[in-house]
This record gives sequence, structure tokens and C-alpha cells, in this order.
Amino acid sequence: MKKNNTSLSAVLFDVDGTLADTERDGHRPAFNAAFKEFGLDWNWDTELYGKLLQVTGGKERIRYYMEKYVPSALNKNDLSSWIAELHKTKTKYFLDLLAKGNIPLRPGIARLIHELREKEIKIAIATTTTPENVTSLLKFTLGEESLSWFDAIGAGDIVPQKKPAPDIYYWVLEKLGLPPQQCIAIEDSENGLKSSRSAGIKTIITVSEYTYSQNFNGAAMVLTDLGEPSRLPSIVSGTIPNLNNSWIDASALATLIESNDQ
Ligand code: XBP
Ligand code: MG
Repeated sequence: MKKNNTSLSAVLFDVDGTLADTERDGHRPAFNAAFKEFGLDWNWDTELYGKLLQVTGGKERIRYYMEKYVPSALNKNDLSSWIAELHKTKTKYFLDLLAKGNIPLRPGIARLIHELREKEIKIAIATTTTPENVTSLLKFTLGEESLSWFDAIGAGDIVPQKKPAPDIYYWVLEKLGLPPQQCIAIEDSENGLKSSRSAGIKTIITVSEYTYSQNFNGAAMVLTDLGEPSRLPSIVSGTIPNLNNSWIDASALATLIESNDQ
């Protein structure tokens, strides 16, 4: 018997800031450790990192930082390969941090993933981050077998343009073989929202430390997090019909798909 009798076919999750708070105490110190290993005196403090986050993608972020703050360092024979090597070192440090198990999933993420699986609603990942970062985060939070739960994992450089471009969402929709009208995206940032909305997908925002003051026009709903039955989320703006001060679950997402709201 088909368990999912709604028009909701898939939920597409962003990773950084959405599945887990990875930026301030994950990616940022990993970049700094890589800078140190490369003998660079660069230090991305929490405030500067907030500004740099407007550029998605670690390699792109390093290049942007160099152009803006240390242009003299741009003068290298093969700048792109040098940035790629530096970024590879950063990924190594980030994976070490994940393996320590210090970066938990955000409220409601594991609950919703388990419920969607039970109801046979597809789940997928649409992120800018490096593929190994996604697989490690999933492995160390939901367990090794969780990788097989996802019907598509779209990550990193597999598309030419990172968020806010819609490319990664188009890629995932194609892998799933689904139209955007049957999917919901869960994001935490303005760049992520631009990406998912440009691909025509209704989107829920769970704000994160670095994104709460961004512009979320076009989101179906903006909340602090997905919430748990024991700890309801706070609604920042918007609503889902019949949600009534509750947490985000599969039936709330199905109602959103079926509503005429954005
Ligand atoms: C996440 C990012 C990523 C991470 C770093 O954006 O911008 O660049 O900060 O990952 P989103 P890499 O959540 O919108 O996908 O260093 O592996 O690129
Ligand atoms: Mg994000």
C-alpha cells in the first residue's frame, strides 16, 4: 500500500546552517587551521566570517577574501590550483571536526527525516558544500547507513554555478525525476532561498546565527528551527495553513504543497 497519499513527493535539504550549524565552529576554524598549515597569517574571526559568507563555496570564499583583503597574495603562477590545495587542507580539518562528533543536527532534522522515510516521501540534499562534508556529517549524526536513505545528493562542484544560482536544485530535481511543484526545500540563507525559488520550489527557512537578519521574501515560512514536540519552534514570519503553533512535520509540508501560497 502506498504510504504517501499527498502531492508531496520529496523534501530537499540544504546542509550548512540547515542540517547543522556548521559555519562558526566548523568551517571557520577549519579555514583558519588550513591558513596556519600554509604559513599564512590570515585569521577569519566570527565577524569577518559573517561577511565572507555572502560568497558561497569555500574556494570561491578564499578567492573573494584575497581579492578584497590581501590582493598582493593574488600574484601566483597558478592561483586556482593553489586555492584548490588550500581548500583541500581546509576540508581535511573540517572532516576531523565532524569525526569528533561536535557538530549535532539542528532541532527537528532527524525527526523529520525519519518521518519522511516512514511515509515514503523522498529526501535529497542540495548544497554548495564539498561532497565529503555531506557524507561525513550524515555518517556521524544519523549513522553510516543514512547515506542510502537519500534519493539524490547534489553537492559542491557538480554544477557550474553555486547558490544563489538555481543549478544545484535543477540538478537534484532532474535526478529525482520530479517537478518543483511536488517538492519542498528547507534552507537557512538568502542565497539558498534565491537558489531554490529560482528553481520554482516552495521553501521553508530555518534561520541560523549568521542568517537571521537576511531577506527572506519569497519564503513560505521563516522559523527558528523545525521544532520538536517537546520544544516548539518560534515563527519569524509567514505560516502554513492549519499549522497552529506546531512543529514542522510531513503533514505540514504536504499542506504547504497543496496550498496556493508561495
Ligand atoms: C554553504 C557554503 C559552503 C561552506 C563551505 O552554503 O557556502 O561553502 O561554507 O563549504 P549553503 P566548502 O548552505 O547555501 O549550501 O568549503 O566545502 O565549499
Ligand atoms: Mg545553508
